[in-house]
Amino acid sequence: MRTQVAIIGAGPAGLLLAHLLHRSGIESVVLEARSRGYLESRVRAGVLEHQAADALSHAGVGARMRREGLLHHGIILSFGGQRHRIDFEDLTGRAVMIYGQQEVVKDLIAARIAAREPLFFEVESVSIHDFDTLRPSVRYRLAGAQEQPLECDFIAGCDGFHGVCRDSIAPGELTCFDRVYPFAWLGILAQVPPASHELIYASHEDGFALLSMRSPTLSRLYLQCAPDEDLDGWSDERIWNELHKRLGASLVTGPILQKSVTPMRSFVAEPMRSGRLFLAGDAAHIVPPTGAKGMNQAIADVQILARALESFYGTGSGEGLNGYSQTCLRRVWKVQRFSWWMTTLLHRFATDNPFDLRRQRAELEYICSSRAASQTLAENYVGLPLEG
Ligand code: RFL
Ligand code: PHB
Repeated sequence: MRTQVAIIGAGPAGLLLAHLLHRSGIESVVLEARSRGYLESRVRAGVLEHQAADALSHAGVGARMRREGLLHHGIILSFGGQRHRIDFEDLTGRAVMIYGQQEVVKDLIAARIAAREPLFFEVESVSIHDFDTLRPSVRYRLAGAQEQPLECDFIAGCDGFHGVCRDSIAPGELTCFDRVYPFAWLGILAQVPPASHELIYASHEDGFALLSMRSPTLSRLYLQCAPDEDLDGWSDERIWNELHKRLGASLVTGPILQKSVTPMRSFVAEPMRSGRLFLAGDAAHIVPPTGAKGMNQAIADVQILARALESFYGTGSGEGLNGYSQTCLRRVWKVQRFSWWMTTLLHRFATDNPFDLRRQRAELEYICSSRAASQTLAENYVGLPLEG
């Protein structure tokens, strides 16, 4: 088989890239290790930046999001027993969209299937080759079949943090920047109406907590916990009590549908390209989820990559492809800064001394009392421009 762009991974990055390329008449093949059912039920991100939601609409895959998503015009910061609203509409004229990542993924898979374009699930033994030449290739095996080659012009490594693409680049070509946080998030999905219309980010002496949602009947909540937290020690009752205490909200309790522990890390690999291999999304960088940026940066990367490939196939110019890594990384680092800052602003570190705690409180109070400071938070949260 031969195609123009081989896309490894069918997360938000790989699927949106495939869709954007198809709309520009560029062929691609998407190879995904997991099953469709797994991808469509994997609960992860929930917040779309203003520009990411617009990108999905402009690409013709935003109709259900516009119907079912929840437009949020602000968030609440909770600390010291008080709540403060950050009004995005007033501070930036923009809003964010609450719409689950698995819903974005469902919409993109449906669009790919409707277009009758190749998307293979449960693909095994994916390996990538010769991307330092003009004729790269991928080898892979469909369930129960022989290994086969896929020849292509370019490979898009959209295979997430644990994928094979980044690790296929020769050691020494990449520089990796990394920070591991000494805590994780215990996340639940619960069949209860959200106790607040807007997200609540809580800084509490026992640790961070977040109230989020997926729909008027489904809540998504998180608690700061140890990186190696044992879920067996967390009965439903203990989780609700802890959330109630940290959020200071009268939560409606009810059935917990899912529980998970997510470790927290900041990571960037530079450059995001090696020859004809382009890394996008979590394959190239990850952030702690406090700023709600991971899926959004993945969407930003592939918009830039799609434009560069359109320009290459349309005019023969490699300028966009040559600038891809630098263009993405300018935004990636601003997103890294914001995610790190939100994380340190709101979490408790075991090493915090009384000075750190007073400084953290002063920073929260400054944000809530200064228009300039709350605007800084708001403009990063609703999303920075794609380029620049
Ligand atoms: P993905 O979604 O991980 O997709 C990569 C895909 O590649 C497949 N794959 C392979 N396929 C073929 N061959 C191989 N060898 C392969 N190896 C891997 C995988 O099966 C997978 O399907 O990466 P992508 O597309 O870059 O998207 C990134 C986002 O998924 C991620 O950044 C976000 O989920 C992060 N995140 C959040 N991001 C936000 O923008 N807003 C949020 O509110 C937000 N909240 C979150 C989050 C992540 C969380 N967790 C669980 C990490 C909340 C949480 C709790
Ligand atoms: C979520 O709804 O899953 C969510 C919301 C905001 C975040 C992280 C996760 O910062």
